Amino acid sequence: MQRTRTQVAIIGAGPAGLLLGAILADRGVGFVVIEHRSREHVLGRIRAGVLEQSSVDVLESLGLAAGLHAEGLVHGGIFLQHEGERFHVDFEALVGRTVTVYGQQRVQADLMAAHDALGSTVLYDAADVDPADPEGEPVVRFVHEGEPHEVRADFVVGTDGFHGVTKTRFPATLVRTAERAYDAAWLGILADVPPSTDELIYALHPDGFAMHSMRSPSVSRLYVQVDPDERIEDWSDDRIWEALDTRLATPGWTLQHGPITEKSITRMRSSVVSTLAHGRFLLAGDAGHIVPPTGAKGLNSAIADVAMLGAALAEQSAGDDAALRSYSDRALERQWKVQQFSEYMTDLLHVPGSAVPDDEREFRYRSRLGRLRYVGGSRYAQQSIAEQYTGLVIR
Ligand code: FAS
Ligand code: PHB
Repeated sequence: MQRTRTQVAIIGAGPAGLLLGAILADRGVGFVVIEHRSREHVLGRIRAGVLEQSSVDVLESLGLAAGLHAEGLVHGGIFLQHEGERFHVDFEALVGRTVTVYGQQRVQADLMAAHDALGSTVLYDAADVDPADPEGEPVVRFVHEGEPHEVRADFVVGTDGFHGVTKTRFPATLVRTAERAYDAAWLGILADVPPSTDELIYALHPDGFAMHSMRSPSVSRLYVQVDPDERIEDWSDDRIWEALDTRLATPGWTLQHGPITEKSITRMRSSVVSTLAHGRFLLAGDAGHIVPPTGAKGLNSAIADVAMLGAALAEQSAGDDAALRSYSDRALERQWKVQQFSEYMTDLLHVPGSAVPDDEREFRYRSRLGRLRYVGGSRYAQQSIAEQYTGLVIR
């Protein structure tokens, strides 16, 4: 048995865990990261694509923005579209802020490289990860390279995602979960073809939602709404391009096709726990909450959580635990503002599922159309979207 001790034991080496580690390193707080998958698996996950201005500012403050400044695509707005009518929401003109298209895989690679350079203790392929004693002296037990380990820590932080283990160590009587399941899913593709637009397009169409995003000047990222129980095998490349052509069509514009290199279906769900803290155990990122991807808030919420938590742990280490005691309330207050925005954008742009009766489907579609047309004609409505899409203040 290898017995070690640290100030903060971080469970999960996704973006939240590695960014928290980078913040703690910057503030001189000792930590170890324990990850149950391989480094290659963690790096290989294709997920988020857009960084809020608030997230860029966090990475910049830590000297971790060189990659995104070199390869990221700065966008001054997005396009919203309904039935072939496309309008621009100009973030820069409306709120003076931007977003940066920079895939989560790149963020993950940058964070991994930073920890390599720091010589951080990030243990991949850990098995049987078992955090215990949140109200006593926290300990994380696990097996690594065939050897049992026991890490004692001042605090354990679960950045272990929606299906993580840390949350399960909170008393069931303490933690409630608020949830909403959406009757839609996203079929996403990566295609080796230059984007047909210079900024993201979110489109509402009677057949369903579609979006045109990107990963680089030569790689497009696109999505179509499908029913939650759809199987990827039922969606040929031709069927996907046909749906995208139909739903994104607008006069005088053509969607360029190319080889599809990856396709997957992601269900849409909102879920938020009632507390991110129990004893000396804390949660951050997807471990505490998930959102539908329509508002591009999953990764950005994880960054906001650990920006708050990293600062609070550093202050606690220096003798002031006020920020740590208020972390859960502050992070959840911000997260519920993010949840309502993600719900608004999802309801705005998706048609009701096929199980909804025809007359109700028609009403709900027409109501969305009215809301989108209102947004298209209102600077005030667009300013609200711009303020939230580019990221609320993190404090
Ligand atoms: P993560 O889930 O990324 O990381 C958790 C880590 O903990 C993982 O590496 C996992 O292996 C590890 N772990 C889990 N259990 C463990 C245990 N018991 N012991 C040790 N380690 C453990 N967000 C967007 O903004 N836009 C998108 O388009 C988007 N698309 C997505 C598509 C999919 C398929 C999914 C699942 C999510 C998507 N998201 C998107 C959300 C996603 O980007 C998350 O918000 C982001 O990964 C959150 O980061 P973490 O909180 O670090 O959680
Ligand atoms: C992406 O590029 O993957 C992306 C962009 C914006 C979203 C969701 C996903 O809202």
